[in-house]
Amino acid sequence: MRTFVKATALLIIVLVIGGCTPQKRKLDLPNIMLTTDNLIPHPLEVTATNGSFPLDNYTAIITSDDEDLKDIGLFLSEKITAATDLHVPVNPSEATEIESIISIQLKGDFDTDNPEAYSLEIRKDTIYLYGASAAGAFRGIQTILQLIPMESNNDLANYSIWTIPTGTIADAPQFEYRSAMLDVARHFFTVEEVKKYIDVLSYYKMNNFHLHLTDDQGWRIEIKSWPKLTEIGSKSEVGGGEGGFYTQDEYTDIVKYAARRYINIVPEIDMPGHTNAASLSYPILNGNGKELAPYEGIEVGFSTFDCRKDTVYSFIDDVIGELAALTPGAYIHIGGDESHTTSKSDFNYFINRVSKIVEKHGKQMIGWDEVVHAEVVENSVVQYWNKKENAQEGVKKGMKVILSPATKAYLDMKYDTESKHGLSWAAYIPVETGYNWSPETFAEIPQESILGIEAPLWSETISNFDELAYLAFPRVIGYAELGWTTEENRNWDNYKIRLANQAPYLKREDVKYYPTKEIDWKK
Ligand code: TNX
Repeated sequence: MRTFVKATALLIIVLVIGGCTPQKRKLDLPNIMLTTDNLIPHPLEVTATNGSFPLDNYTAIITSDDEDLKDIGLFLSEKITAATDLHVPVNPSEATEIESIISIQLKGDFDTDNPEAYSLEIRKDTIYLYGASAAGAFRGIQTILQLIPMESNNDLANYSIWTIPTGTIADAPQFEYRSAMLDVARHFFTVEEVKKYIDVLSYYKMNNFHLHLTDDQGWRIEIKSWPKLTEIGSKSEVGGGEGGFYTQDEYTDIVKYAARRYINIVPEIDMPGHTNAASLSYPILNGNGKELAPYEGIEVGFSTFDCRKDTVYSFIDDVIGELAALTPGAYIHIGGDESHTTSKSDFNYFINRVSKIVEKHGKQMIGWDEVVHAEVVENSVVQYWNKKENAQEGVKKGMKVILSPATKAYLDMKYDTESKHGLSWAAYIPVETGYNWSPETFAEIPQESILGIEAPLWSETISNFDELAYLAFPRVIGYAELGWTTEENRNWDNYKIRLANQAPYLKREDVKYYPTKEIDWKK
């Protein structure tokens, strides 16, 4: 019924606006076949109807009267301008000449309860996009954007038309958590660099972005109650650069930028190891008894908090408290990896207490896979990077799992022996190896325990956007597909074609991806 009312309202709008159009253009639009050749992630169901929808100066976007959908309409319009130079109005109130419409609405009757589900019905004069929620509608506009051809067709009229193939798409993600991580501690990345990465990830329908904010080499987030963390702890990085940090306002700016793209920020404070920069700022936190100095190397496992000191926990309470207040999302990541100089009993005691602090601030804890050895609050999540047995142990404790196996999903691993950047301790990961595996079965854990997949990018060997792009692209696009697309719809040979077709988009966005010879890149 609701849909009917909305559809009727839309029709009235169309008629009213249409009524102002003096003459109808008679366009002879070509028949084009809707394929998945340009789509990543591969959608669930696609049906072609062999016509075309003209995107041109006579197109408008019309959304139902909902602030989120209106902003999604604006976002789509901005991206269409960036791609085509067209200025497509959103909910125009004036009598503009409109002959084709992109309609964005919500719909309640999907046969899945997945909030990111969406459907597209592309007809010759209207594209109907329905989202199960605003997030679903946002994912759907990425599909529309991917269907816009790189070149306009200039033979159909005396103006440019971008022809979009007609047909239907029904789509929903397989996993609820699809993410990339960026380590801004080993080398600092500016707000603009982080935003650029997030923007491209949103094109491939990722929905979380994990910021590794602290490590031995630097503390990168302003904490007002402990100001020396940034006054002292932010001023170093690997190789002796100047480091840097985000003020709370800058962090909030990143959170909002990501939220507009329906991407949730997951902040990480890594502890009790990886804490040299914190202890350097406040030596009372230090638990390894050694003299402190800024650290510019790339060794791990030498630092630890003093896990039996109450000051350490009041410090963590303040830090998590400030961070939780700045972070609208559900998760706070507390690290927990490679605490090689923390005794086992101290480590378990520490993780247990910190998991309660995270809960007290209303958030869900995520920890690297070592944390499963401690008693943690029940809804905590384990991020599998190293030991499958740890992930399985977490499942026994009722934890959900994020899959980031280093041998498959670490973006900082070199592609091959020739790679300009990257490490190789876990593996060489060519594009095929990164794509051609099954998160569904890899860790032998039940599907219902898998929260999703994340591709971490550690930054020991990279320090600017182009270097980030070299390691992340094209591999991260494959992880976006592994998180979204079901196994039946994934196939390396088919993916190779779709990935090759991303070259013009990546070029337009100035993303200097690694042009691996595995792919016959589109010119
Ligand atoms: C392991 S993965 C680490 C990081 C390093 C990375 C380099 C993990 C939880 N810890 O501290 O940066 O290897 O690949």
